[in-house]
Amino acid sequence: DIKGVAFDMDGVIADTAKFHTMAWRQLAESLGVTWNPELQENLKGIGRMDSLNMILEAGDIVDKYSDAQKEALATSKNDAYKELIATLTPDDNLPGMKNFLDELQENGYQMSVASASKNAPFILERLGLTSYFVGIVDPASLHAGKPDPEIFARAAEILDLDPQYVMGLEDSEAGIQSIRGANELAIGIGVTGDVTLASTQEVSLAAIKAQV
Ligand code: G16
Ligand code: MG
Repeated sequence: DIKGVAFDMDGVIADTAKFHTMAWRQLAESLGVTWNPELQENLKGIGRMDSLNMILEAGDIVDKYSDAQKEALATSKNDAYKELIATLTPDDNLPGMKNFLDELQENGYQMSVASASKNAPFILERLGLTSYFVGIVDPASLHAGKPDPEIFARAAEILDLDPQYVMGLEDSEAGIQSIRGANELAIGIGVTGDVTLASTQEVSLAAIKAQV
């Protein structure tokens, strides 16, 4: 039986995927890289430097920049992104997720956050959601990001639960792979998982139990 829930953040809890897209797209186009929907989807859940490399590869310019130049490009994207997330308020929780967090808390589930974002603690504060979570995995401490299982394995450790008692919620293909690799139940939101839900509005314990 499931006792704990590991949450992805961007695109699952917080309506911030659109801000990542805006900031990356602006940087990509300034470097002459053509934006496309597939690139946009593939960037979901991918950490900052891996995202930059994916964009540079899409434009076939990955060898054009030194490591120091790449650091500067990633920092400029993050500066633009931080301006966008400074405007977040509790109204920017994705629809239905506050109710779901309340439902889980009332039913005694333990919750943790498995986000690739180094901005996760700031965003959860802005949204007024920090207190729901036992802990947040620090993505800087990981050997490998999503799709590697490490981040979701760590999210279960934080809860002191064996992975078989944990379900992970994700909106990205890379994240679903990470959850499955960690031997947890994958709940896909707008992406195929062991349980698949169309959007955050559909998420509830009853909707999940109906598919397992
Ligand atoms: C998120 C986003 C990614 C972003 C990554 C790193 O992951 O989906 O698009 O590149 O975090 O974010 P930052 O640059 O803020 O450290 P998740 O795992 O919350 O979906
Ligand atoms: Mg996500």
